[in-house]
Amino acid sequence: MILPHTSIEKSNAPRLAAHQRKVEHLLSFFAGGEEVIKRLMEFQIAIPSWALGTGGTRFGRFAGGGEPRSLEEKIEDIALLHTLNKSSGAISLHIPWDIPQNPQAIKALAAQHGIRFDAMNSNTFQDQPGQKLSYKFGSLHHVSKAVRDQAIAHNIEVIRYGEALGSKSLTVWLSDGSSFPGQLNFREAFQHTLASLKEIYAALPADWKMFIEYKAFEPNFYSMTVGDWGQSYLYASKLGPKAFTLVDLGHHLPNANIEQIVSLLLMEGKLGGFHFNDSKYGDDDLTVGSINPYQLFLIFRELVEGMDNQKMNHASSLGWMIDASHNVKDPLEDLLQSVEAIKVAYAQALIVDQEKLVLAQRENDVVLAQEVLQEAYRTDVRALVGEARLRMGAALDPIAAFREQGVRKALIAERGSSTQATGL
Ligand SMILES: [Mn+2]
Repeated sequence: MILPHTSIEKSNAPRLAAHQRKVEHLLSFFAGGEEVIKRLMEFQIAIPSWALGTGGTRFGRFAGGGEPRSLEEKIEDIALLHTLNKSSGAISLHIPWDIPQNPQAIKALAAQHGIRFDAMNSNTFQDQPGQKLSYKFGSLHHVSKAVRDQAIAHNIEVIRYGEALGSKSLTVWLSDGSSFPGQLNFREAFQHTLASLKEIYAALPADWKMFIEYKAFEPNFYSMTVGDWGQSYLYASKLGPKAFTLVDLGHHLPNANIEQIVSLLLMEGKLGGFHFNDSKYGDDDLTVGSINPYQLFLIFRELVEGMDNQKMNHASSLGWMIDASHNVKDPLEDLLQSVEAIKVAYAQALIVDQEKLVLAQRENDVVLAQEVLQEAYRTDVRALVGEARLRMGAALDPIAAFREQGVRKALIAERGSSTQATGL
């Protein structure tokens, strides 16, 4: 299904007048407004292929209808999102769920919709049909060299698929760890993992990056071999300049100060990418900004300040990706909400009065520092985000347009009511 531009215009028409009043109001008192709109237009967020189908829990899965049945249909779904918000111009693939049978054709299909390939994801947290050795007790950290070699070969295979599609990065997330004290020699597990990662690193093309994602717990509940940002940073430092830490917002222990982690990783030039989601208890994979939008704003504020400090391009220096999966929402509507939440938090971070904040910090004026941050957070910037979309030919209200155009109904008619996105 392809949404024609006329359908976007039709959706925007009755909303234009009210929108313009809001934008003019914001721009009238906010000198940097045009610059914010320009940066919002450049900022793209990659959609993970696994978020396009209805997610589940370990208790069950309640499938929606019209889910993508193939890699081609996943790209078509992201094209729908991108038509609606012009902010989702990238896809993050997962191997083996998304093995391209004909990489040239897949690349051409994505290009036709203005979509590029962000980080490739490997999978050594499951055993695949026909796989020789099991990952039950880990992959890159395994006590058996044969298992480690199999996992290394898989990661290199993922790099090769990515090369064929024009991706420039590999994300390695390991479920490796232990669930009981005594199960593992921590030092040996680290050393095996590092040696394995070195072999994968050596297979990276010159212009590629490797992202090392950490996670505090689950599926292992006593130790994770890449359990926090310190361990990820240790691997990334020992590997070399192409290796970076990837921060997934849901992969921390409760109440972790993620904004501080982000700040220090940026300072060290070792923040590589981001997985956005939200959580209340653990790795809940909830919609970005649905639980704690203030924390999201504080994280973006450190991202903007840290990237400016290092003179980094906001849009292209880091891998910006969503990593979420839901069992009660329409996955496409959910992704539209997530992208919107990211852009709102980014816009709020961009309007923080940095000079005033620096002054407050130097004077130890704690009250003023809080006032400066909350002034930005409490400003309704949604009209600026909408204006950025409008200027790129997207919908003023993407979810409303999605519903008005009956997109889900059309997808069900096209694909059936009991389809299942591959891999989930
Ligand atoms: Mn993740």
